[in-house]
Amino acid sequence: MVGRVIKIVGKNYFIEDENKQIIKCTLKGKMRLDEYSNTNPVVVGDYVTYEKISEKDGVIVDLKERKNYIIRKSVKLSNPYQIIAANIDCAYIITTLIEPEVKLEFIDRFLVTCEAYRVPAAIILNKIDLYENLNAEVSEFTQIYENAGYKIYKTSAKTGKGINEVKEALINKTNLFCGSSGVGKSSIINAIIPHAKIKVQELSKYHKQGVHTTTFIEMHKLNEGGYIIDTPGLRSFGFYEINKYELFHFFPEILRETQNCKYKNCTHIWEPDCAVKKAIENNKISKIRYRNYLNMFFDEGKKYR
Ligand SMILES: Nc1nc2c(ncn2[C@@H]2O[C@H](COP(=O)(O)OP(=O)(O)O)[C@@H](O)[C@H]2O)c(=O)[nH]1
Ligand SMILES: [Mg+2]
Ligand SMILES: [Zn+2]
Repeated sequence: MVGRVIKIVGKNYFIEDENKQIIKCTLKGKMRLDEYSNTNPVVVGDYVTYEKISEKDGVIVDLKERKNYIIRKSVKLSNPYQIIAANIDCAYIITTLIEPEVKLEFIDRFLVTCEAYRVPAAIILNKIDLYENLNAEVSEFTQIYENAGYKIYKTSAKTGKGINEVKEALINKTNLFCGSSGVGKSSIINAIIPHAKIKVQELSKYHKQGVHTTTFIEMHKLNEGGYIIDTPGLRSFGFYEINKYELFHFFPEILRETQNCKYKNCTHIWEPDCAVKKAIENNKISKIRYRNYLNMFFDEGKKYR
């Protein structure tokens, strides 16, 4: 029988079967660890083959091939990587301009990973109720990421503004929600799926305690069909096996220009007659995105956490 992993709690894998029933499974012994010790071979979103041992319990015996997945360098030294979720139709990076202020490099790292692993991505700019005096900042943000080709949803989980538009886009798809702690991921999910009732933290508490340690990843079902995978606040997004010489492929607006570079192996950093640098001068590529490209280029190989 084939089912889909919708929640993992310790050694228990909750699988949704073809009849939408939930089966609590463990992993068959041979599946427990892959070639790297400690790395979980099955993630939320995976389709698996399982054998039933009772009405509501089973054993996972095999993993189906993944359409795609989001992976990052693990923050634990014992694991080289962490796969966050698999079989994703669209990954949303949820972000805010203030409370908290999210560094654009964090967003760009997430977007680069989506491009590299062929996961369609979009952006949700949340807490727009707080941006009355930030018109210029909102415009700049919008311009940068629309120019890069990303759809931007502007929402307020507090007032409900823009929430329906997001919801429409999510229906009948598997959607991943990622973002720093405190940007409002859980609040948006609660606004879209009222029965989800996910715990929302007071922003002030994020700073006081180590709430970043929640490692629970879960899929929430939309009544209308489809899922939202809520990830705990990710503090960092280290690349896993992204070659720095290929990095520019994952900035769509940079890649667009590169065909006119003089040198085929141009890195768009030192070379003369570089079309990317010309495009920056002509404001066709954002200086901020280019700066983040440079930071990532020089960071790779170095320790990045
Ligand atoms: N003003 C405002 N506050 C929000 C909004 N969305 C969430 N918050 C608040 O931001 C804090 C963090 O929200 P939460 O959903 O837990 O963020 P998460 O860590 O990304 O899941 C809570 O205090 C929320 O009430 C919004 O659109 N506007
Ligand atoms: Mg949350
Ligand atoms: Zn170039």
